[in-house]
Amino acid sequence: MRCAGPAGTARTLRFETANLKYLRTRTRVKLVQLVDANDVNLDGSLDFTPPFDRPYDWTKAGRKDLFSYLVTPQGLAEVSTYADGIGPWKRYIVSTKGTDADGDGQADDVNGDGVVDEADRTLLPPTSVVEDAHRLGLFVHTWTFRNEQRRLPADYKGNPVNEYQQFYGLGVDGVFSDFPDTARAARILFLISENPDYAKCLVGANAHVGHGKHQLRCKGLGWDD
Ligand SMILES: [Ca+2]
Ligand SMILES: [Ca+2]
Repeated sequence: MRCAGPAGTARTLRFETANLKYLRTRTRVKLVQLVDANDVNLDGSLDFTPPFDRPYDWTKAGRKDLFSYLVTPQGLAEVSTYADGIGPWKRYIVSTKGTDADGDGQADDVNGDGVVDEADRTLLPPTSVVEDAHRLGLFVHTWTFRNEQRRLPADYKGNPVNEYQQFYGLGVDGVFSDFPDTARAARILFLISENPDYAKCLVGANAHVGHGKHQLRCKGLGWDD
């Protein structure tokens, strides 16, 4: 995974919690608590089949909370004591549901291409994870974004840029993408849609846009360049 975060910022990413707590005492590098799950169910709830049920150090210690605990207000508060950011799988922010018209308990091939994949699923309303994390001062980096048609829920209409636009609109601070060029192009489109003056940034490095408190810095466009 490649991180498209603020320019020049080192990141240490961990699925476990104990080593992050240790690192907190040893380094000033930004620490990110990753939050995994095994899969997403037909109805959009997340599946926590082991070993993707909880941080490994919790399993070893006998702690029963699932990964999902880490994105509850209590879990985020705990994370904020030892990390700078949270890295939830994107389905914690926007999940998807399948269709089971034939009632066999399995998702159907809605688009009729002979396979059942993410392109047959539709989006559910966003959760409050980004907002809740920001309230506690945690940044949010989510993953993994990809271009393949089979990985894009039907709502994105086959255009990966639509997925980034949704997550940028929800306020995520960074994304991990297998296609960083797409992530960046989508970021530029998003920034221009928020403020057309950002287009100036494309033609003059380090230009300043706007005036006074509305002045915006172009540098990096908030990206890893
Ligand atoms: Ca079915
Ligand atoms: Ca299909």
